Amino acid sequence: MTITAASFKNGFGAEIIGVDFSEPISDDDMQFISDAFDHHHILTFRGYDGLSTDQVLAASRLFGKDLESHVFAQYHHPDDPLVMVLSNRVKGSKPAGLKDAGTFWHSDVAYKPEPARATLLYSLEVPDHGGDTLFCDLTAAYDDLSDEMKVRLDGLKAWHFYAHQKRDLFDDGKVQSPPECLHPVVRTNPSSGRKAIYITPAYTVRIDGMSAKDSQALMDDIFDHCLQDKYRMDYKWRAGDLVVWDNAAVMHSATTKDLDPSKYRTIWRTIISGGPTF
Ligand SMILES: O=C(O)CCC(=O)C(=O)O
Ligand SMILES: [Fe+2]
Repeated sequence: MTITAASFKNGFGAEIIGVDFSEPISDDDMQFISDAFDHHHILTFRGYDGLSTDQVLAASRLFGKDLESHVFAQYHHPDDPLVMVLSNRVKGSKPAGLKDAGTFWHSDVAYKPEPARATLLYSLEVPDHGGDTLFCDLTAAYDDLSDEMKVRLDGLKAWHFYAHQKRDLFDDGKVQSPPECLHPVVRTNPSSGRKAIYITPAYTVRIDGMSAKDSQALMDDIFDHCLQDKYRMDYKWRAGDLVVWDNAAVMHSATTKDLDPSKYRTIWRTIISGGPTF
């Protein structure tokens, strides 16, 4: 074993130290990374300036063999559509990437029946401050619910919709939001078997079978519980960081809506495919 993990606060997130992304990774190291991912939900690898798109794709495949491209093809990397570019730079008259991938709490691709297993971001340039990515531990938040609330949520499903809070993304009519889809309100992690809350302010429209009012009241109670400081981790980027998170265990928010336009932030992003939720 050549690699180690340094855990963040409360074990929510960990830095993995010592991986060489230019070499194949041994089975032992692979197992170590996979166990650390199940345990910490967010892994970071720091100080990897100058990775190629192929190396970032190979790093992404450590977390699942299938990758998928994003619905917005205009932001695909010119060398590989599996890499999406997030950036506030402008190239000629066009944005060099998607400027704001979601300054609201969400779980990636929850708006499809088979949401993303994981998301990996690789930073090429970041401002000295601003542009943090915020994370919330929905596994710990579930564990701490009262037994009564666990019983209440058991078996409930909720509807998710991409354009719920993001209608502006679809204004030009070029891309249609996928139709609403149903997921369990509490989902079981396909890898660790642990349960986590799986509704988010950004994409969850309503809990199935409840009135809009009751559904919103219940969701607001759950969001207030989840968004307590004890379940939160704000990630401050340096250039050359890889950060990967488990979308069945955490929700996250960008903070790029109000980024200072004179400070550049460019990040490559990959989506690791997942299966149906249960
Ligand atoms: O830019 C960020 O900080 C995160 C963006 C985001 O939500 C994502 O890439 O899924
Ligand atoms: Fe996201």
